[in-house]
Amino acid sequence: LLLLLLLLLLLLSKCVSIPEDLRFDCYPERNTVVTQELCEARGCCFVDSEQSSGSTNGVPWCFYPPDFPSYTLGSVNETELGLVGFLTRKAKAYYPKDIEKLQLSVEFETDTRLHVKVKSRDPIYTVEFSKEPFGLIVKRKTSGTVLLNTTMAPLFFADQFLQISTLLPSSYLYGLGEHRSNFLHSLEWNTLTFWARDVPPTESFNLYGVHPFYLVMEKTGAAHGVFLLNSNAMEVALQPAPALTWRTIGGVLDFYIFLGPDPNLVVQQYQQVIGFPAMPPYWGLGFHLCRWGYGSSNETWETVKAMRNFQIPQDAQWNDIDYMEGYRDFTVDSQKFGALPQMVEDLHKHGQYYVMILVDPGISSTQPPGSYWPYDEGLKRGVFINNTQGEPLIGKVWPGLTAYPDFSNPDTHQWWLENLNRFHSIVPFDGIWIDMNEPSDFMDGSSEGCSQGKLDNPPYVPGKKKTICTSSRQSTSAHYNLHNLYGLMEAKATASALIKLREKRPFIISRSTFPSQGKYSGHWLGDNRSSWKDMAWSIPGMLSFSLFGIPLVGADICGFSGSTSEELCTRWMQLGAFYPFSRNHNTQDEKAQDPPAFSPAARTTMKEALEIRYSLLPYLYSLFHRAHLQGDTVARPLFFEFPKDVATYSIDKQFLWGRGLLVTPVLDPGVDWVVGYFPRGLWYDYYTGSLVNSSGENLKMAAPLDHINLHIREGTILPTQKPGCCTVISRGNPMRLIAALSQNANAWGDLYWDDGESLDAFAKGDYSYLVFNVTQVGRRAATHVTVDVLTVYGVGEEPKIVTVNGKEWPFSYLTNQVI
Ligand code: MIG
Repeated sequence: LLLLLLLLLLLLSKCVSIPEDLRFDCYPERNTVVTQELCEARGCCFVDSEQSSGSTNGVPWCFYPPDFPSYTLGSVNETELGLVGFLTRKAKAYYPKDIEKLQLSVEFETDTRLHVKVKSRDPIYTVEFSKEPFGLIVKRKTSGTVLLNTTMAPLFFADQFLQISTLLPSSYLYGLGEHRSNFLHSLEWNTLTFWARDVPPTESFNLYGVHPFYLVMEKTGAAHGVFLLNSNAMEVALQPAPALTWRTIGGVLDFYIFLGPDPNLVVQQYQQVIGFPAMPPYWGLGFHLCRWGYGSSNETWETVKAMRNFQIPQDAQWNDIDYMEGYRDFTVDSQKFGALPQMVEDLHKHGQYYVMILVDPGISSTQPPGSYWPYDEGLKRGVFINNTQGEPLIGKVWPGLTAYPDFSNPDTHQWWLENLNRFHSIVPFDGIWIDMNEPSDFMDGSSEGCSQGKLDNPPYVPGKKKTICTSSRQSTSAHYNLHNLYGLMEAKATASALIKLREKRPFIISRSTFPSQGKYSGHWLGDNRSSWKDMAWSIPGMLSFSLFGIPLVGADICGFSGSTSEELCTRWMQLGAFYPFSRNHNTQDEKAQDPPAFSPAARTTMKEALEIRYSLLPYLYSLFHRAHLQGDTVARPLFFEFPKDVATYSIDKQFLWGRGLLVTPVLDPGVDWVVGYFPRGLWYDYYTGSLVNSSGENLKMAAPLDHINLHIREGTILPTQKPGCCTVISRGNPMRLIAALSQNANAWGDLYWDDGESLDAFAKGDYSYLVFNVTQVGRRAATHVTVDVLTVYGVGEEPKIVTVNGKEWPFSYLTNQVI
């Protein structure tokens, strides 16, 4: 007892001995009368100061004792700009969810500014280092899975050769573009090269773009991603261990590791670093028609008229290099394409748009001085890439000898804008297609060859071809370091110019791409062939670009080179109606492959496929909004939605739009059926509502030539609209909501809606966002949206009455067929 008393006294004296001025309030809650009990429950001192000092001067009655538990500072490390330390708390304080570990960073930002930041730290990974030899081991905490282990092979860091290897936790590896391969990469001693290159897509070749990012599905259904931020020529070697080696010939090793743990989150986390994609204009999601080899503006115009005549949806007509004079950028062949301005005016009158190839970056250098402003002015302002002697490097592209604009130089952006501005006043184009921007050089080097220095002859050469000398000089560095960035920098200059010219959302499609590209442009998959195999390759190509943060992607529908057949083109128009970027494009000298060029039956099927696309545009547009907002994918691999279902890991013959629509195209000739995988759950036929109740199985379905299989996932509400000739019409049509009920009779959907073209509509708040919910009881009110038809699949028994806002409503009921 005595001991207890003593302790109490000690406690009391500890409290009372704190001067009133130094009592820090432990019970600041305004509406509570603090009692001794409440106070001591917090481990604080209770001293009724009114009694002790006789006044109500605001001195807290409940205050912290000197030894109240706080954080302890562990090790402190110096950083380039200051210090980083870690704080830990041994005992919990009284607020819920007390955070145990904190990171303290102190940055001496300038001589007059100090920045101190404390933040919570609860990583879902652990990092260990091996000292001798150096190695890095990263593990996922929950499962213990080793995501990276670089201790198995030596690290290299030479001037022009950097190499690091890691073990992988599984063989389910995706990404690493741009390459033609299955979506799931082979790890059978497979080496992928990264060096932007102009070449028709071929397996195991380096292609137009460079994306040093991969995603791995771990064995537990969790996912992680790795990004090497490096723009030099590089290689990734894959081997069956499973293991991966990064090999680059310049720059630094700058890795980001994204822990997910879900594949959607990995891709979002990657885009938090590289930037979220631009919101496309609504019309950009309509159908685009193009070809190389329209002989004249009238021939182009005739095609548009034929499309209108057959009432086939089309939002944009394109022209390739045919319109130019001598293939020179910013010129129009006034003989053959004299009617271009009138054609564009006519498109605009019909609510349609015009996109032109603008341009191949190579600027003709052989015109008499004073006759070609782009070159004369570019020379004067010093906007071209120079050779090692400091003179513009001359290579060869379509117009013959050409100089190359250096988009790493801000003066070039201004010169580019002025060129586009001059041209836009002649032909008021709406969108721009940038081609050959690897950059391509038919000479591979320059008209004077290349230097013999270390930049043109590195000790290790990953596959590279058909471009200007890597020793050439750009404003910020040698082309050696900037080559892979050419398409990104050109797209950036082009997007900012187009914004200035039109004051609307820019629409740009680029051939060469690099991480961050999605902020400025979309991408088409290059010069494919009119073959069944090439059509099938388009799906893994498209899904890879979903991973790279460039959701606006598609392949040349019906194939670029070679001649298509009516059957192939029909199947391809059906699939292409579900490319996020939907364009039919053809090379010169091949027969026409636009829908009006085919038989009435084929034409009708193509039209119907496009009409389904146009019906679904409100849904597609809403998916693009989510991509823009947070990096969700639009065309989505099945395993993103079913990460625990290993059967989905290798699927690249089917894909989803968002979470709710499954596309199963026919990819083979001469068949009227298709086999598709249905992950476990309910799936409703898009057309009829008939139900597939899958246990996670492959199903064979009828697929006559006029039909593409589409299924709605249970729990989804799709906002749709009656299609029209073009989005300007369809956007005004009443909505139809299609609700596909889940087993618990729930469904959810949303709609993002704005004027479809103004800049930053979302950021400025100029939009509507509607959420649709079906629950057994419950409703939502929506304004500014007219719902014409509401279709509900999976109702079960025939309802007796249907009421809307309390009033009885006419309805029709069809019995479901169950497959
Ligand atoms: O050297 O502009 O990938 O779509 O039709 C060929 C002509 C140049 C390559 C593009 C293709 C385009 C073509 N271009």
